[in-house]
Amino acid sequence: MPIARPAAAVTLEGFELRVLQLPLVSPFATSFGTETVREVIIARALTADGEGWGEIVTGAAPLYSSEYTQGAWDVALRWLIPALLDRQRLAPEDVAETLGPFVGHRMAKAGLELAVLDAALRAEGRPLGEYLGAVRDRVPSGVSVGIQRDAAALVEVVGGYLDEGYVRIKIKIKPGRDIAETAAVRDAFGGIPLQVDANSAYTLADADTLAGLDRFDLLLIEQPLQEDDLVDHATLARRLKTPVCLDESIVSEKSARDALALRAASVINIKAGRVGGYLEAVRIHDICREADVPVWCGGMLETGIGRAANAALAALPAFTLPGDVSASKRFYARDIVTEPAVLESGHVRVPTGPGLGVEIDLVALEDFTVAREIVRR
Ligand code: OSB
Ligand code: MG
Repeated sequence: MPIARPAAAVTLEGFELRVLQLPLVSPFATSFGTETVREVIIARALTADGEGWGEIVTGAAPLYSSEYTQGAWDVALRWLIPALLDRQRLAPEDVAETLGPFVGHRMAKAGLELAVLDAALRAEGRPLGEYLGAVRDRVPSGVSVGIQRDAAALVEVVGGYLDEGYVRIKIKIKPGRDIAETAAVRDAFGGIPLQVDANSAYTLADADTLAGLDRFDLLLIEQPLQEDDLVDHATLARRLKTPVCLDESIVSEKSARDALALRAASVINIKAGRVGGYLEAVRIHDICREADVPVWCGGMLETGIGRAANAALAALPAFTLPGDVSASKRFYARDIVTEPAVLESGHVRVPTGPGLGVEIDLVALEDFTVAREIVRR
């Protein structure tokens, strides 16, 4: 269902942007690099109706996609925020259209849209989950496990997460760190719900290696090929028993439609940042639901702000696979919200308070801030 009841417009007065650097509890390694600190942009919408918070999920470097912190910072301050402030009163549903003329920069747009949406919903006293169409009050929690020193170390780390109660494990793979790692986790833990994420590290020439994963009965393989390799993903999907899931390739409702039409994916990972916002994310959810294609909620190492919004999104009906919606402490010893997401019997609760349903820990926010800018109309 599209958004059942739109939010009321807010009177925009300005935005505050901050670059934060949050230390990770352990290094996070993927096929595209290793992070020890999460650099992220937090947006605060200042309105006559109250404030709202959003998260721009770019990384420090353009490795996952073309977006990165300084690029998002620049485009937000130079182009996106001025365009929004030009509109005096603005409904959250009009943010994407207002920013439409600016090509790309979807994570920057998504973070600003979320800030406006949070302000509007807080003003109305409406929870984000209810607004988006959530049908659950808690969501099953999967965990994304980075590439480790060796297969033994991976088994150790995965065991720890299983002990904590995570209901699905995703391991990062790359060429040369795939078959043995997956086999080790399968051998150690039997038939646990298991999937792998390649973050675009392979080409069609690796099809034989990837077919070698078929014997592990994985839930899916996520984004084996490049972002723009829709046709190659379709070719690969015909070769594999393992369902192909797209992450990086799905940047909009349109690209989701194309991927389904081409049969390039039989599962879709939905990340609001990657697709330009939570409203576009709901549209992708809706077409997948219509097509009977399962979706799950991806993550970008969100702080408590984006993590709360992801829990709300993951509570929509077609999110039938556990998402990368893990507890805050999987990544952070200290978060920037007063009640960070916790794991309860393998689930994370969907916040029920107005807007995001979380309060910002302003002391923590300030402690992690490395740059700050305020723009007023
Ligand atoms: O590919 O899903 C991904 C983190 C950063 C960038 C890309 C990805 C990831 C993850 C972590 O896998 C997901 C999470 O936030 O738990
Ligand atoms: Mg991924």
